[in-house]
Order: sequence, then C-alpha cells, then structure tokens
Amino acid sequence: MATEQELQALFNTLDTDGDGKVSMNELFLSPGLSAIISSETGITSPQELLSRYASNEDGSITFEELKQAVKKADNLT
Ligand SMILES: [Ca+2]
Repeated sequence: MATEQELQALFNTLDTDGDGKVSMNELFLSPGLSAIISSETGITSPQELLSRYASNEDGSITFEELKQAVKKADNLT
C-alpha cells in the first residue's frame, strides 16, 4: 500500500531526467524502485506495466497512469 504522496516521491525518484514521465530505461536503472512499483501494481515486469498503462508514443508512463495502475490493484491509500 502507498499514499499518493509516497507514489509521487517514488515517481520523482524514478524520473531521473525530470521530464515528468518514467521510461523503460528509467525503470531498469532503478531495479529496487521498480520492485516496489511491481508490488504496488501487482504487475511483475516493467514491460507489462508500460504496455498496459503507457499512453505515450514513446512508451513511458506518467504519474497519473502509474496512479491508475496502483488504484486498480487496490493499493492506493
Ligand atoms: Ca523521465
């Protein structure tokens, strides 16, 4: 379980180039943080997370999309 604030902090940490989106590369650069996201969304791989939720052409995920994934897994408090 995570609060929106915790998710936002996690998202900001993952978004190393600060463009407001987390890409596949950024997920792979932080395996520990990716594992937290996996457990919060119930989705095991970054590939699957991005293919299910990323709406951007470049395949990166926004905070809103991440929030949606966590909400869907009933892990947003
Ligand atoms: Ca980024």
